[in-house]
Amino acid sequence: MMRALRLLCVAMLLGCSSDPDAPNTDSAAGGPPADGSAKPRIALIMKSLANEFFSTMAAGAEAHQSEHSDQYDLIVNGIKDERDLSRQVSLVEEMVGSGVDAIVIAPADSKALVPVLRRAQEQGVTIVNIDNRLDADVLQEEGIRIPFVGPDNREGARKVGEHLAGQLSRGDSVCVLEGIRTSFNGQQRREGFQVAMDAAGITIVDSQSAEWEMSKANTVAASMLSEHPEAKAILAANDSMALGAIAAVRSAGRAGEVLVVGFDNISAVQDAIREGKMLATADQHGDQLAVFGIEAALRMLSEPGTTPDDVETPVDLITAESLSQ
Ligand code: ALL
Repeated sequence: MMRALRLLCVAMLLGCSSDPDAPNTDSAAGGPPADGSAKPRIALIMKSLANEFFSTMAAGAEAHQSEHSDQYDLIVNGIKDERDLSRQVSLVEEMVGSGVDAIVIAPADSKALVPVLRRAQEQGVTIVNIDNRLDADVLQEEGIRIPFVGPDNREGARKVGEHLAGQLSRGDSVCVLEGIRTSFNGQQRREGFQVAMDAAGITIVDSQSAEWEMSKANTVAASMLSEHPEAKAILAANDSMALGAIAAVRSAGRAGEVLVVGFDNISAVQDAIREGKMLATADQHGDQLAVFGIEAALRMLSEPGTTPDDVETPVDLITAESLSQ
């Protein structure tokens, strides 16, 4: 009943305000908030907060909430380790247990999170998938629909690869650092790189996962550089790994010879691009990504029973030239 009232409130966009400082302590799913607020509570569940991409995402979501504090309350969560799937599963359970109305999630794995999200949906919690798309087959097996809000990762990576190819020659060799292989966005970026290299007649001589992480990427890139001295570039599926690759290139004494590209447009990478240590990245507007997901969740809460279409968010090529504009 209280949930219905809260939903109605959003539907009418009445701006049902409450004391923004009052703690939210309701504990039963769908139960009334302890502060008497009729606003929906939305949980944002991200991946590793050690990655600037997600701290930027959190900051963007928090800014949106404070501008719309009459419309919803926000709880922000993340995990510490990119691979800690069980912690992300527990976070979903904890958020359902604390009675949130919606969960906006960037899943660390495209398959493993689906069952817990089905259970959350069965408890009446609205779910929106952002950033890394859940596996379509597993969603079908579980018999659920969850809208996806995020960029076309394949196209973003293709644009980065195409820009890199403009600096290389047909017949050149390159290496790829992949993200966690069970994440769909990582797979899509790998494909996008491949499409761009194929189109330019460039060979990917080595492609390994560095699990999205800088230090792992540093180790993997160092061994790639020694095994493939002919490689002219390293294409990293995110900027954390690109930073690890830049350090490996420098340690190998190949700075300026081996080009590096990434994906995310985090601030450290913007500096590297301006300084000529890195060629390009893709901006997937991390600060707005969760906001688009939250807006989708608010729409779903205002029209219970509907599942909106997927929302494709922008992804743009970033180079020294675009950063100077
Ligand atoms: C992906 C994001 C970012 C990020 C990576 C690491 O889902 O899109 O590219 O760097 O996760 O967790």
